[in-house]
Amino acid sequence: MNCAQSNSRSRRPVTSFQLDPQKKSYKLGIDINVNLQTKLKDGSIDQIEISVDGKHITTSKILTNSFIYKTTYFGVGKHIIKVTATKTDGVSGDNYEEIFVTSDRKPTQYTYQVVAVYPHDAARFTQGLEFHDNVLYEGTGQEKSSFIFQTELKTGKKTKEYKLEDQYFGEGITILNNKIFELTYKHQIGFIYDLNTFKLLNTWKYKSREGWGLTNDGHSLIMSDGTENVYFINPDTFQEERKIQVCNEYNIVKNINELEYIKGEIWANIWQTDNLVIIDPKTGKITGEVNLAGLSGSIVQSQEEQMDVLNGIAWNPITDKIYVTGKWWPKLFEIKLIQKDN
Ligand SMILES: [Ca+2]
Repeated sequence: MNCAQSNSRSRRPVTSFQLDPQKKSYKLGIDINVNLQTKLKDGSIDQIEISVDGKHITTSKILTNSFIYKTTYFGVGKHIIKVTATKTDGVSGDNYEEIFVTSDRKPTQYTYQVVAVYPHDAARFTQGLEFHDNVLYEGTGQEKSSFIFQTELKTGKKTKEYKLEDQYFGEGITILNNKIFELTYKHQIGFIYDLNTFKLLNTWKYKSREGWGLTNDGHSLIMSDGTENVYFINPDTFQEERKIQVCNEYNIVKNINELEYIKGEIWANIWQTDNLVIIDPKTGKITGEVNLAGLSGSIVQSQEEQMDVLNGIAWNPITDKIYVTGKWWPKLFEIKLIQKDN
């Protein structure tokens, strides 16, 4: 409903926000008093609608109003309160306020131990890594050299492969319902392959501008797109079921990359860092952190020249072992996390 077309002299109502307390960011758990003042230059008010993140909260006719924003209800991350004031002649005005909420949880700090080292094909620009039925699968990127591989852990050699068409830059992969799901970097298209034959079965479209990491919790595909957002997607309809925003005690954490769902938690690489974070899939809060900086350094110098960033986490549910590697890394590591004394 956009005003002025019906009556050029009718003025938009303007709503101002006043938050109490007024802060740049709020710790999860705080209640915020949101005071709203709607001013009319002319006419009379029909309704004032309040929504948060596009979801309707309440409608009233009260020009001076207030409500309590419960941070625990909307969770961590950035949330938008929108107020739309509409006059009886249909002329309306919108205003927005952003509420930024940080986690109330201090992440558990881990160090790590290398349990075993395996060869990894240094030609692989690793974007997805996952175990299924005791077998390792890998999806790789770069145009003209994106593949899906089934790989023998001990030798690093492929036992099955599928090459993507040249224009596609492969991203994360995950296996669910006997299918391999794969994202692409900028084409906003996902591929679905038969797990046994590697035959391309179908495609799907997603809203994110870029596809990054992919995993699943046995029900939903779980996707990252380079932002702080992690999306839960129905694997049959491809509808977005919900999303979380990854947050620590101080900020949102962007560049969430390769993912792995491990025993009720999401593990994630943070792009261009050696950090691996553990995320609560219900809330987006970071519950654990480990820095794996020593891994790339442990690979000898001559091989290191072509290496790119740490990326790729795979958990074998049968053996309960965790593996990590990187883009163009010649090694794949089995690691174990050890909680620091803090
Ligand atoms: Ca993975």
